[in-house]
Amino acid sequence: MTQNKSILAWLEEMKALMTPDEVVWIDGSQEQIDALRKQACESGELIKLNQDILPDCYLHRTAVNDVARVEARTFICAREKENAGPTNNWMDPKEAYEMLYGIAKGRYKGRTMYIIPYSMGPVGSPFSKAGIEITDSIYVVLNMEIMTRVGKDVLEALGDSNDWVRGLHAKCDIDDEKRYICHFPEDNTIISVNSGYGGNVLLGKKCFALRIASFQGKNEGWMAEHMLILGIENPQGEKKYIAAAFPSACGKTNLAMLIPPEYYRNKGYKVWTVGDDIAWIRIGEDGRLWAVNPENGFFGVAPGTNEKSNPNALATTKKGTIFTNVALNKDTNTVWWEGLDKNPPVNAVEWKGSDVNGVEYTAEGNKLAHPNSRFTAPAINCPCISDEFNSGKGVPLSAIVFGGRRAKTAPLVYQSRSWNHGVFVGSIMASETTAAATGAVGVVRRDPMAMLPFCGYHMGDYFAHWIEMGKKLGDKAPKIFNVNWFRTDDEGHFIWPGFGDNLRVLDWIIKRCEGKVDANETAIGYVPKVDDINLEGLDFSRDALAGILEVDNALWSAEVDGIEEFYGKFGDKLPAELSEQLATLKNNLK
Ligand code: GTP
Ligand code: SPV
Ligand code: MN
Repeated sequence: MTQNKSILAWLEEMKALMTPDEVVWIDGSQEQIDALRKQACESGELIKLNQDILPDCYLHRTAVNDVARVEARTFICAREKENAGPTNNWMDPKEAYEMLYGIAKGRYKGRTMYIIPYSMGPVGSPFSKAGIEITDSIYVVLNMEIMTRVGKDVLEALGDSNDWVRGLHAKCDIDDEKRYICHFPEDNTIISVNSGYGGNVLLGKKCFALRIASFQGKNEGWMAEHMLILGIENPQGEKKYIAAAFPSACGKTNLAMLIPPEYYRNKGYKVWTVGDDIAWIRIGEDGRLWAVNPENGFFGVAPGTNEKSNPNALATTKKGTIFTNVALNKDTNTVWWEGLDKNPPVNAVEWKGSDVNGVEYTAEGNKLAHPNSRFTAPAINCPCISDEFNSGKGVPLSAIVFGGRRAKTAPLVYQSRSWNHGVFVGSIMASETTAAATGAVGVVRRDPMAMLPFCGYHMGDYFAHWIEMGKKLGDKAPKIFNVNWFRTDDEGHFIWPGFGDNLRVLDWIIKRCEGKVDANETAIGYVPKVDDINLEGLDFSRDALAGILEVDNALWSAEVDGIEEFYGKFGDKLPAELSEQLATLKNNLK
């Protein structure tokens, strides 16, 4: 399919290593995809769902020990340990190759090696980048076909260039003791063994578009971020774009697809989705920041997605979607998950594959769907997909928003005083852990810019890169904000209604960017005046709003201790600008 010498040479090497029985190039044709779907149904890898209700939709169950990203087994194999930094696991690249090739050697024997040429970003756009993933999993092929642009065109656009990312995936035995997700930023290479779960194996996503790309971005003067991108259209038809970084399972897909509350809808507000997880961001010819979504689909969290919380996401999953680790409704041959509705199916197959009475099973406190069960759906299915989704040029950003899950401490929204202060705000983000990665859930941890698991180099250098970008942007820099939808009351209930009503906060953010509204200055930055968040048509009191806008200096003083400890990790790689910001915060809290 290609004459590209660097690709052919690498494939020869991989064939010799992996010894597949058969080699299949993924050409991007519908016929090939249909044939692979059929084959996956025959082997049991996919279950065909009710084609009248969910056309071209399938269910897949991963191994029980393989349901989320594994951060402890994810490595940045830079030549120098220092370049992986204190927040990444590191392995010497020589040792890593040797170990991984040892694990993978011969593991395609008796199997097919699928070669997936894919593009992150629209094919041929100067800002897009190509990759080749080889895998022995049809599930990976079919997911990559949704999540990225795959096939012949990618190779044609690449020509004889060597600027592409090598990705080797092998399922091996799904042995979690030998599971490794390794990145070689200096070699544009990713190797993933012993997993079959999304973020570990769809190598275009977190591995390439964040870990490798963040390293490329630092070297080439752009940014790869764990951010959604959305457009807000006002009643005059003007569109403003926002990018927002929240940690995994903290609301990016939901915010990206939000439906304005009725009051805003009636006035003519619309929200357009450009991306829900990853943004590649560059300085445009006009000196502003422009963001592109390099993906072609959504790998979204299923639980909690329903007709009320995210009707656009639900609509997006109605055709051409692969569901992973959700429950099967045996009567209708459709899918179910916690939070879809209040009626778990009686004749159900829970996510691990056992037949259960779903009503009794859930009444006993069991989950029918895994908390990190997901849908892989084509972006073009989304009713609110932006016209700019396929434009390689991207959209200009008015604001950058950081946020996480904080039961206390962080107010509903606040604005930074400057770009550097905004970088500080991003760098001190902390959030409760979720089921998106293995390990304890609900533990607060620092997750700078929501990139802790995804930054492919030293986090101190990453902060410096942010500061550097701000210098280049000057007064054209977008304004930087922080939000928290997750403040809880004494009983642990979320106070803010969230979801569509988050537009009320975005509305304030846009007004701040346009200089149309005043704010209160606090120790941590600018907080809205209670009357400036529009509560029209919402049953939510001004007092409750005042409560979640409050900045508690005692809590923030404790926070400062945590920040100091965290910053201590970076030693002299911590930019002076950030130490200064911390000193200012301390001073403000006195
Ligand atoms: P990844 O795909 O892992 O990166 O996650 P994400 O950031 O896209 O998160 P997503 O939008 O899928 O939301 C994760 C969970 O948070 C879901 O269960 C949502 O229902 C819940 N959630 C999202 N937005 C809100 C909100 O505004 N308020 C509350 N209370 N929950 C929310
Ligand atoms: C995340 O965990 O942030 C995800 C899902 O978006 S995964 O692709 O598994 O990384
Ligand atoms: Mn994510």
